[in-house]
Amino acid sequence: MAKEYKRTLITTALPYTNGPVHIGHLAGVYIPADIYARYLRLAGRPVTMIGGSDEHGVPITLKARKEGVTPQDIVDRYHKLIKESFEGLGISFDIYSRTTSKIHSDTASEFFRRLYDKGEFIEKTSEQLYDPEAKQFLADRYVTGECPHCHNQGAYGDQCEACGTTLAATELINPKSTITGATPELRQTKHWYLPLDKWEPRLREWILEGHKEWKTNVYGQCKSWLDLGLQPRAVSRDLSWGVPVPVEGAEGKVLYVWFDAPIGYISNTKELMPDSWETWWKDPETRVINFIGKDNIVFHCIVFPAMLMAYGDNFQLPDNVPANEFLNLEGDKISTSRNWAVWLHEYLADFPGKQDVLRYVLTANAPETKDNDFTWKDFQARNNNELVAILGNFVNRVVVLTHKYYEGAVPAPGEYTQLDREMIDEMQALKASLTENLETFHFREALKDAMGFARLGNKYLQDCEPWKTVKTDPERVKTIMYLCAQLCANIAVVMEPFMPFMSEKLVKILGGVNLNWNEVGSTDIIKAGTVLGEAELLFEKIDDSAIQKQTDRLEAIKKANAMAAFQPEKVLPEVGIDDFAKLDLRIGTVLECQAVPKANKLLRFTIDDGTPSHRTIVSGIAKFYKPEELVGKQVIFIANLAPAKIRGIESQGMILSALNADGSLVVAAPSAKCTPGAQVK
Ligand code: B3M
Ligand code: ZN
Repeated sequence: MAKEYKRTLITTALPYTNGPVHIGHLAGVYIPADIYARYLRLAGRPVTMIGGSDEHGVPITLKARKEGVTPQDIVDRYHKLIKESFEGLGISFDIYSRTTSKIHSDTASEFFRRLYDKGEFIEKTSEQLYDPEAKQFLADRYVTGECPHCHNQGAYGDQCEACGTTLAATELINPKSTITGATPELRQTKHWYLPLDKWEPRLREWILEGHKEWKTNVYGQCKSWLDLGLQPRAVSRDLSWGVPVPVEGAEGKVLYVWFDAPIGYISNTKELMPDSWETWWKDPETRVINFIGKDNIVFHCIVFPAMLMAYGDNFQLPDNVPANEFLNLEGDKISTSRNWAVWLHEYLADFPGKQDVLRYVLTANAPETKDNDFTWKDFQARNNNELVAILGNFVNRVVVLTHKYYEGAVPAPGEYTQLDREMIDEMQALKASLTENLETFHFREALKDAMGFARLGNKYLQDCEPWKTVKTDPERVKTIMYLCAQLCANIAVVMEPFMPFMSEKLVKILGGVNLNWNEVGSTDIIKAGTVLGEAELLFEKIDDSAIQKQTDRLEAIKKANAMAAFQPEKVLPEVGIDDFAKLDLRIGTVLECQAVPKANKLLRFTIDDGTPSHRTIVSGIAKFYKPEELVGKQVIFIANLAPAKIRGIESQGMILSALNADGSLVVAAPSAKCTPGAQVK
């Protein structure tokens, strides 16, 4: 870091209160921010971490309408749930407030008003879709219609989810209001625009020249926006839910959610520190860091900074904007609307006392440089093979041996050997790398370094074998166990930002350790004579059944989603009765059914078709039925299909079946017993 700042203001993207938070939010924003804040606190550097709910925006009003409640009901519900679950996970906000607070609407109004009074806005009238029945303008999400590109019937006014194209509501074919179903008409409406183009030269210089150290994804996105050329952006909307536009003649208009939300960082700081908030925002000795997800980059690097520039008054721009990529879940994009997520509040309920495991896994697997995948198998493996087997095991061995040899009292060391000095050097190298990685927001690597202390401990114990040496050179064992206790104390410090619950437990086991980053690497954190507490497992194995429960739940959601998204295939071109008459469909009774050897899809049927010779049919439905399930059942088959050789068996026809939306398959059968060989017409 080039400059030494006096204080750090950490902001975390304000989650929308239209649903609970999930692992994607945590991995992308809140866990990294919390690691960084906790690290700075341990290092004795002044820091404030600001969080809060983003309670405006159209998705919230849509959800309210769908449930028949008010937007306030929705935000009250989710604000509470989100706030409590963040607390449950140990995210150490100094404040977690909300954008429906009075202090926020006052702050946001004042912000707008000042820009308005300074002449920083352009007023423009444009044509927008208007619902004549509901008597209101329609936000993009309130309009659906046919996508002009792929002709999906259910495209939204801002995007077609079928083909992924970004749309303008006015491009939709046959647009309909989702409020009343009415056909919207175009009406003139006035809005305020922030001319981003005016700030482009300053933004260019500030980012492209001044912040080459930003993560490549962030810098790259900013560069391509700037290279495209910035345009004025509307900062108001025709909606009823939001902060009212504080000027004459703006009835029915509110601030655009992306105008008011980042001001929430300021409002929440004000709420927390009414007397000193300005120091945290306007003193050049404050370093502002915005932790966000990658879909928020433009708002934090271009729009909000332009707002701050327009406001003036020495508001500090962010010094860094560490944005992560996305986390997927079991290979699929996380989605609130499809319920494809691991929800934090559910995790906390399903895995009580295991907050650190989630924190650990999401950091070890953080989508820092590319999208990454969360799987329950990996979660289990990391817990069992890393937390239990490496970290927990080392600490446990040290505590147990110290009790065994010295009744728990940390012995005084003798002289250090070459091996000891190498271990200490290694520890110091880990500290240097760990600190560097934390300073540069490389939290995955940082966690590896922190785990390095436990790996080092296991290796040291293995090299020293105190359980052997104790018989030959008991004095030497005192030094070994002393140093092992110091390693445990180092672990308590370096792991605190990542796993604060474990760290707290460990501090207790170690008889109280003062957590101080400046002491990391030291070999006298714990004084000789300190009595260690009883050994206590820091982590427990997670068994297969707990994981199965989670994967079953996801499987059920996948099925439900497939059912909900099911659209019947397009009907084939019309046929005449003569064409149909050519097909000979019949009822048959299954006499025998066997798996076809070495063909995992195929079943071989012997069908009673009313003839004495019966017939053989091979069908690719082995995935859906056990052979014995079908014996005795009646099926419908095509009797006059040309025979075909399948795996050396002559198949004389085809059994009819239907594939369901959830991927299951059902054999077509008569609804009551029929005569084998009866024709189906
Ligand atoms: N609520 C978007 C999101 O949750 C938005 C962030 C606001 S940060 C000021 O991804
Ligand atoms: Zn489309």
